Amino acid sequence: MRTLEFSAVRFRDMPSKAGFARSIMPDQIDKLCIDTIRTLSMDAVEKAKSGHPGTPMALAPLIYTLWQRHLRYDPQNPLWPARDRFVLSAGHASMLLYSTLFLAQVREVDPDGNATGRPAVGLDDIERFRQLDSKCPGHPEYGHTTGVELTTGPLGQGVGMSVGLAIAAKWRAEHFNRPGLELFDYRIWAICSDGDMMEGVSSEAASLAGHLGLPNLVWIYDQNHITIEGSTALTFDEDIATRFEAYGWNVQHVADANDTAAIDEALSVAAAAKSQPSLIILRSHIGYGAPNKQDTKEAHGEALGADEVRAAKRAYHWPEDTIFYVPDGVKEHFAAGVGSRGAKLHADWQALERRYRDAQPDLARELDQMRTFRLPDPWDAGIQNFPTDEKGVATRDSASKVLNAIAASVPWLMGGAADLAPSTKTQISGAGDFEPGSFGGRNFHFGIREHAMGTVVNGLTLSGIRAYGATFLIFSDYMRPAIRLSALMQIPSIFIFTHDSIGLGEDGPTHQPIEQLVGLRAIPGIVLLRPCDANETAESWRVIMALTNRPACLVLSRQKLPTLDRGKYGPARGVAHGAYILADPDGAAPQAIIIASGSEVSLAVAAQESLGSAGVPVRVVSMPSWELFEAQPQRYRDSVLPPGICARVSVEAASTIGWDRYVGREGAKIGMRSFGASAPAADVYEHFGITAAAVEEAVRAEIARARSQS
Ligand SMILES: Cc1ncc(C[n+]2csc(CCOP(=O)(O)OP(=O)(O)O)c2C)c(N)n1
Ligand SMILES: [Mg+2]
Repeated sequence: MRTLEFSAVRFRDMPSKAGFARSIMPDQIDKLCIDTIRTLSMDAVEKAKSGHPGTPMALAPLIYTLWQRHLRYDPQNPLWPARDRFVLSAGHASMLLYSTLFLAQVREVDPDGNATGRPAVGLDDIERFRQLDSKCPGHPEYGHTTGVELTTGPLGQGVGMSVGLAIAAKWRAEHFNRPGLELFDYRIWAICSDGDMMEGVSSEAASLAGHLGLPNLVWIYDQNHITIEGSTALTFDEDIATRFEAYGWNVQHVADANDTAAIDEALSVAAAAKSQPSLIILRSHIGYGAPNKQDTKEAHGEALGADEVRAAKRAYHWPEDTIFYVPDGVKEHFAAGVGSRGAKLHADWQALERRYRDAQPDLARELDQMRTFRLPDPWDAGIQNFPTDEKGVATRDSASKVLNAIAASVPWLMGGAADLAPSTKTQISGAGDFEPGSFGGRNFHFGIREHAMGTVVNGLTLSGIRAYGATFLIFSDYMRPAIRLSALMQIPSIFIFTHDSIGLGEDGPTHQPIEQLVGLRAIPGIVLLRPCDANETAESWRVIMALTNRPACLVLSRQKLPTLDRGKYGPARGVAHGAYILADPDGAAPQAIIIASGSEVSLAVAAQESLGSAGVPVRVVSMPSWELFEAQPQRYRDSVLPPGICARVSVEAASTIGWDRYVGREGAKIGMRSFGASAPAADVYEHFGITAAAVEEAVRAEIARARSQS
């Protein structure tokens, strides 16, 4: 390939569309393809009157070279499991990807991999960039547009997830490949921007990737020295190359983002890496070709304006009066490049896969199950019933037993903690560690990198792995962006949070979660489970493993909780309904309902018993999951919380915000209205008035209030 220069193009005097197309010389087709990406991107932003034109204009030569020459990708089979993954971490440059998906003629497939008969991105979608129902939303959205491997936009998330994708590729190779039957050997290519590099999560993720020595991971850093507020000189002058070398990455420089030969060379070097991830620092000029806006912050995030678009097109020697123009030969050239290369690679792989299926039918079945988040049969036979035990067991401990039982029959259940495995109890015994040189291990050591852990769990999940990341509930705050994205992507990531309340005791208010439960419940699509005892914990895991399109947060106690006598109380399988009747008064209709979750359920039970012996009939509802309960039919919800019973008390050792939806505006909410305190757990509960006696008192007051109002 040759270096691209405006001066190298000789068809500048071709004003008309037809004349322009006829003038293409064979050696100019690369530039024509590149400029088609550029002009489609500019036109889409211009028509939408919003978007980010500058970076697609600058990076068109990069994405063109990567897709045409390196990416192992079959546009006809975009879900091919062994494909290379392309990650646009700088999600604002979405038109760069959409233009490429369109020109490469990627075929739209449904989630099962069946072709819909439509292109993944049509020209009509590009013309309706950022409009409702377009396949080209403002930022790339996983599940919305075929070919978008993950959702990006919040800077740093894409590169973070790319590390998870690279880990998954390595684990798959180790787990599935057999001599002569090497099914998996794919790479992850990510484009990232100054913003990605500034966000702390990229440091965490790069540090982890460097430690692991993931040779199949390549980040191309678009160093254009421009962000929204202006030059990066304002804020960002660290030496990126030195930083990444310190992480253990291989670092290359490409001085000119139009030098496709140099880009090609750097990508080849990165692809040949044996034991290190690669960073390619690419010096580019945002808004390349726009005479007044190139290298300015204005080129980042606003339409160029009609005059500037014309001027840029003139600079590309493009017919100025065209819009959404795709010259003849461009799509054909993509088809002859990534198209035919990818088709051949895919066909070869399919032949290999056929031999694999004959030789390794059991592993082949696993592969099929992983693709659609199905589970082996049986997968839950090892889950034990926990016997009644008044002293009980912490739910982090019972969860550990259940996790290990499931892991024995689901080889692709794996995860780890952010340096807290001894506390979160999330180790899978006998499953080995995922470490440099042992990529078959299933226990991850994320280090104290919660944010990257969240992104890595998402990357693993996007690869069909049932992955979990664990830490204390308080530090879910450090993972929130990744948790939110998992919900937005509708993928079943698993987040395990222990030390779930003031019940953790002496570590005090810095470690005692207050607003985290309500904060997580506020994320659309999430399933949060806070089980009250060992058997609810087992049922929670059953719920989690059955999820295919939504993430779960499993919230567990540090302290022991009594294992309830299920002969006496409602069965724990009620967890699947989110809330269920745990205890009803003997003979009499309940006058009040106590609704509780997790560790506070046993307080509710104690209060109910005491009230019962005093002749006050009360129902206890265990509510481990708001979201699951909300999904039940009205009839079921009314049977658990009959509208006629207005005396209601909620008990949860966390922020009371939101509980009014179940106890009513005037109902009693026992919980936290401040930060916690450092003291033994029992003292802290006492101090904040979260006790069985307080629940009892609140129930009596509620019954009196309800009577006075009826
Ligand atoms: C976490 C996060 N913070 C802020 C933003 C808003 N934002 C979008 S792009 C951008 C920075 C643009 O600079 P750069 O990353 O260098 O991208 P370029 O314009 O060079 O393509 C910012 C702050 C974001 N998308 N994500
Ligand atoms: Mg920049």
